[in-house]
Amino acid sequence: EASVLKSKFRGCLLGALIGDCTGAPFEGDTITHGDKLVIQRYYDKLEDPTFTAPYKSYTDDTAMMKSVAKFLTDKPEPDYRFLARLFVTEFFKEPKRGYGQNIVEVFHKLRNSKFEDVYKPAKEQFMGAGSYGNGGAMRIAPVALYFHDNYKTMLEVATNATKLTHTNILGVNGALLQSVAIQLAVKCDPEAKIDPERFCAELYRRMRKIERVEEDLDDIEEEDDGTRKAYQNKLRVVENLLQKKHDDDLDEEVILNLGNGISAYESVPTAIYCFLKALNEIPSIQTENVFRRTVQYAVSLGGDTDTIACMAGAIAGAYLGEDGINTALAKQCEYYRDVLEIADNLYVAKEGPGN
Ligand code: F2R
Ligand code: MG
Ligand code: MG
Ligand code: MG
Repeated sequence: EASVLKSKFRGCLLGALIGDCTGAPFEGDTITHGDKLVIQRYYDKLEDPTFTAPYKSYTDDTAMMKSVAKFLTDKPEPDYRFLARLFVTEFFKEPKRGYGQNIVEVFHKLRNSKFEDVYKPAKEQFMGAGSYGNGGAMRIAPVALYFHDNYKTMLEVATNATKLTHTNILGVNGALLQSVAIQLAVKCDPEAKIDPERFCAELYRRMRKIERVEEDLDDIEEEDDGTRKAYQNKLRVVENLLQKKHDDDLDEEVILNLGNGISAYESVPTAIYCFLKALNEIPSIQTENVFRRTVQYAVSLGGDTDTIACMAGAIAGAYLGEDGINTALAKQCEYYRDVLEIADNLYVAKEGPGN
């Protein structure tokens, strides 16, 4: 139904924003048991409509997501040079949004080269290896929403949009995994319960196909199996961890085996795990709300908290829709109204006016 889909567009982008804004103060932290109680109180306060505080600022995750949405709404066909310009304009307007250390070089090169070959600067990163940072995945939600009913195009556009900054196969496939997770969540009925294991198995099936394509193209050597099957392997770990009983030691295991870092392969599967785990109660987290549980759990793992919470929040929001998100919590975030407008514009661009 139309209104459900519209609510999912809003929920997804709002979910990403809330994860980014509320996770950002903890980025880079190691979280102890005591810190988890602090985080519980932090979200209790943020959900309290009478609580007033300066808003939580968004970071590069949202700044770049904004550009991806505009790229889709402002032109009838994907124009990657336009997207590169949007990224660069946004960066130079507000460079202090906590961008990755190395991506900044890409922005300078793009500008200095007058966007002549928009894929060249990214290819040169890390001595030609390309970035495997999670910057491609963290901003991809609008692509997954816009092409939710066109899987092949979704993968193609997500790939090209990612390669403007991240050409390493792990960076690209991380963005594809995040897109696939959002697209699957969009298709789930918000009134029906998701079976975490089935959802994970479906992601596994799709990543096997996606990673197999690379295998054919690149003739990668056998010993490079870790890279070649990186996301399939991680999804197996997700599946395994979902079956274990929750305690603080399990969080340690999650951090050790899935990761909480700024590389895509140490954060995208982790975000998916956070979402799937939070579909059920988590003893250390006091809330009835699945969306909050997802984001709070992601932040409680520490590390790249803004980005893991952003990605997990986008998936949860795409499943639950706007109604699944506490309005008081949303209102604590900078840019909250603008993000709803962006979601609506994306929805109209997709479904046509009058929807
Ligand atoms: N940059 C940050 N946070 C840093 C500050 C942390 C915090 N304040 C603290 O207290 O520690 N956050 C933002 O960056 C991440 C997204 O980064 P993106 O866009 O992928 O950028 P980049 O520079 O391309 O990659 C990030 C880092 O990954 C490592 N890396 C990537 N590819 C590599 C390769 N081929 N070889 C070696 N290393 C590689 C590098 O360290 C890059 O700098 C998000 O968390 C966002 O919130
Ligand atoms: Mg950030
Ligand atoms: Mg960085
Ligand atoms: Mg981050």
